[in-house]
Amino acid sequence: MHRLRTCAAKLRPLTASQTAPKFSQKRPAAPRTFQPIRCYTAPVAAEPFLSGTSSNYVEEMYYAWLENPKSVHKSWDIFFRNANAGAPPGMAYQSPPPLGASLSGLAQVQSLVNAQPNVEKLVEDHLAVQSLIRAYQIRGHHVAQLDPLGIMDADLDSVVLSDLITSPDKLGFYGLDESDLDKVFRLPTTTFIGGNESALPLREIIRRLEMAYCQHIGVEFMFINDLDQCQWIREKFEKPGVMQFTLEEKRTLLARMVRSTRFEEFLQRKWSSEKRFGLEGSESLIPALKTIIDKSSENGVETVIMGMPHRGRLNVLANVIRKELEQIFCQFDSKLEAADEGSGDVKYHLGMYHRRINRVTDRNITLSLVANPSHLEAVDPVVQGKTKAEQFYCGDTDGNRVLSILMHGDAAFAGQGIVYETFHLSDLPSYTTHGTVHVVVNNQIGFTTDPRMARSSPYPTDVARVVNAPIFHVNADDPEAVVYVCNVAAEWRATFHKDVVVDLVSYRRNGHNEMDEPMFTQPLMYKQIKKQKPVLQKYAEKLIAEGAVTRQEYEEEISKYDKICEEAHARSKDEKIMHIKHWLDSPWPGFFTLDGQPKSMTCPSTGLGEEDLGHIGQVASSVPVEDFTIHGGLSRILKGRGEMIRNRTVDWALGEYMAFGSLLKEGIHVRLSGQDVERGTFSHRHHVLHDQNVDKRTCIPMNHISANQAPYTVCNSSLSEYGVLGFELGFAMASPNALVLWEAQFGDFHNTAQAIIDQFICPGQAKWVRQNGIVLLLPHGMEGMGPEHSSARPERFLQMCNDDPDVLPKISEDFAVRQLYDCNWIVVNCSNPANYFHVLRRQILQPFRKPLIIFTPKSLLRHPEAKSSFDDMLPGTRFLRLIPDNGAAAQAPEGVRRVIFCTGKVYYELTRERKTRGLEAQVAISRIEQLSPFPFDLVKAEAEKYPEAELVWCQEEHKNQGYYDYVKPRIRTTIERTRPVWYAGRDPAAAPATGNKNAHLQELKRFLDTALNLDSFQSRV
Ligand SMILES: Cc1ncc(C[n+]2csc(CCOP(=O)(O)OP(=O)(O)O)c2C)c(N)n1
Ligand SMILES: [Mg+2]
Repeated sequence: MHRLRTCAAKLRPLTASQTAPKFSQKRPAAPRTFQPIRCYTAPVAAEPFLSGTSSNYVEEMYYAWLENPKSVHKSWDIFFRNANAGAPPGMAYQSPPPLGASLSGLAQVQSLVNAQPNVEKLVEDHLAVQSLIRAYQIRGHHVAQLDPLGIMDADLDSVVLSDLITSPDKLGFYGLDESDLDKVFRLPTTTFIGGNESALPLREIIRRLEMAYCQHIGVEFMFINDLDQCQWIREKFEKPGVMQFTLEEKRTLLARMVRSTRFEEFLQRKWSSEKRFGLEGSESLIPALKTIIDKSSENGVETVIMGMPHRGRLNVLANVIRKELEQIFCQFDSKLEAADEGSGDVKYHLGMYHRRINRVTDRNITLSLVANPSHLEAVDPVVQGKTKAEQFYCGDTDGNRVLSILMHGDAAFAGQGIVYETFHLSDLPSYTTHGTVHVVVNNQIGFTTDPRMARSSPYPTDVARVVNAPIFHVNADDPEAVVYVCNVAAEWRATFHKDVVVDLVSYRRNGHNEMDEPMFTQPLMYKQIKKQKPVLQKYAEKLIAEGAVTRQEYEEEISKYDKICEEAHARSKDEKIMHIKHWLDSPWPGFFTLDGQPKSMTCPSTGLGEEDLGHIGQVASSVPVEDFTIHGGLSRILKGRGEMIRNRTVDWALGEYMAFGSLLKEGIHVRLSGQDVERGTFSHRHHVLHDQNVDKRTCIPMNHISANQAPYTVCNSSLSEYGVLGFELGFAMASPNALVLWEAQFGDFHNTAQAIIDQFICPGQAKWVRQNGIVLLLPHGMEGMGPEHSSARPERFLQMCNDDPDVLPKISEDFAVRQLYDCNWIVVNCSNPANYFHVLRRQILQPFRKPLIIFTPKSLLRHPEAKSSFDDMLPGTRFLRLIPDNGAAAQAPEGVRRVIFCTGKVYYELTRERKTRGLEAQVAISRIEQLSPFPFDLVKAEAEKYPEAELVWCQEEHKNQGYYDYVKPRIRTTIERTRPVWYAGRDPAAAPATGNKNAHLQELKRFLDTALNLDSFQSRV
């Protein structure tokens, strides 16, 4: 290839730099010389001296010569050799010697030579034309007329590149001149501009390229490394006559524009001082989305899951999803009362789910818009996860039935890193949704910020290039162009199952919201906007001029929709109560009672029969397929597991195995995702076995538990937290009958997913009455490994719990389950595998769903004492919210001088130290396993059991971190402040842990001494 290019370059003695005076120039304001019109009519001018076949013949000769000089006739060999050696134009050609071989070949060459003595020029010009065509395909979008306002270049650059022919003098760049314009050139196979014609005059070639690439559509695709995909796109945009609409289609489009425009106008008339983040200036978004949905429905899609920001959201709800208008209008009533529990959300964040008939295809379609927080783009991975889950549950392995559409603002799409993280999930086997259609509402502004200050890339969409997604920029003031690209985008997704982007270049008629003054910061832009005729008006006038509709029909369409709005408005006044449940994006049919309550308020035992424990243990310790060679180290691990099972014990990994395996057996899908989760960061899990002799041969024993089990998905994720946690949250949203877990590599890494935790997981139910049972596994523990990797930041999760530290709740029989039902999430730190097993199973067996945060251990994974017996997992057993002391202290509680409350791994350090000091009878150690909701009842019982004892909270974390600030007021409330609660732990610090191993051990020694020295608090009383 390189050789070919070099030869070709040498064959053209006049290089671009020699002919073109400069490489670029400012884009001229004057109209282009080759300004095309929209229909292709010019016939191919007849060329008297050169048939298309002969130029093709020269090309063929040339390429054949490049491959093998002996394969062509001697005359061609000499010619190409001379040219290649740099012979000046006209000197390379020598008359061919007499030929004795093929007569027809001779005739052809003779005719060619007679017709065009300067064959060299012919080759040269053809190569030039080929380059010119390619230049338009690659860079035509840079000069496309994309900005409806005509003031800003969509790529933020007003330079017109030299290789785009905006005036005849630019032909010189290619060694051509005006006299070549009427010469006919054979077209290469990499263009479709010819339609049925294989050769065209240069003038017509340029005109057609301008038509395809430089009008209201800018196609960015030549970076795609797949020839078929490039050809597919070229055909869609280059083929003459592709952008033609039937009368019916034009009228439908006009009706959709009427709805989109009049909806905003109606809201503006009725509630002029309310924020609604209107769509004015980008109204074509509505027909754009409807086109994508219609086309996808035609291609078999049954469910569309959408995510979008504030801009135009109400319009999408009304005119795309078809939420009843009165339900939308009533939300503008400030006296509307909330009917559901929770705190609700503003109207332009709520989600929606609607099943209806698609009128164009007459097929059923389910549309859902996922509720989202204000955090721009945070919903992207959530939508993808939900889409993946919907595909998974309906067996849609190729994404033919379920489609996701993501909408974006231009500033957010370019600025938010989560967009990039989400794109990187798009082609990973366990995360792909088989192509997403992205629509960017590119109103060329972000709040008050000019795009030139908001991004460094030419377009806001450049981030999509990393996954080779084609990008269709389109001027939103040309609704037909918008509809056309949306059709192509939907077809692309159906054909290639890959992401695609529609960049709707538009403007924002008002301020950021309707109360905002845009002239403060964008005076010139807004002067132009004030003059700008609304797109509906422009399009209506166009159709009226064409005779596609009459003015009267247009006006009737408007009055018809205005009347629909007025009537809905009248009805909306009857709505006095707002049901957030009506805005659910993911209903779980059958999981709740009809009025949305849990079917019971009890949780059965989470224990498991001995036989099941044995069977799952056996699967966990074997290789269930034949002829599969595992690593020697792994063999030893499996052998160790086998021994544990024979001894009826489990370690952490086996406890997890028992929980997952049993749920799978009961038909519950389990999905574990995160970085390196398949093996486990700490090499303890090994859920995917790798054949040591065969590349990519793997085995997942968990899928060999029983014949009718649910499938187990365990997947190493990309190195992302924000994206992947968002994705798993979305996956968990789709169904209550799955255990979906995300594991952080180390607990502290969850902070790069903070928006998902703060905006979705913690308040999701309160904002959107939507439950979610996602589990976060966050490795946590001070192991002397330095400030990173030590703390999963329990304090942050605990600080966001919604239980009141100062009020002792009424303790009833169903206290434990009620507490779980009322909380916003559950936070646990299990100290043994059995409790971990139970809490995982409880997550599914309880009659509602709550997010579960588990601080998981590191050193405890292999700690000889951190093992559990089958006895603690048998039927009748359950998760222990608090594990009381059951040793000598518990036998004689009245003699106990101190009760130490703690959680997690420090328990083992405390018991060892207590033993060393011989204090088993004087000190009781109580483990709080469920930190939140706080086990007030059990802590109370523990405190009352030891009336003479001092109460101490001991933690290995620093005082301003960990659990202390959360547990202290709650213990005090529990005991009604009758006794002090002392602290034993590390001093306050800025970093979570020291980087010095020695300092770490010193600190440990010091706080253990405080915890177990019975005089430590004497002086402070
Ligand atoms: C993560 C995040 N940062 C900041 C904001 C505040 N904010 C709300 S809208 C907006 C501008 C968004 O511009 P763009 O994405 O172009 O959308 P547009 O409003 O123009 O439709 C900003 C900065 C936010 N909502 N989310
Ligand atoms: Mg914007």
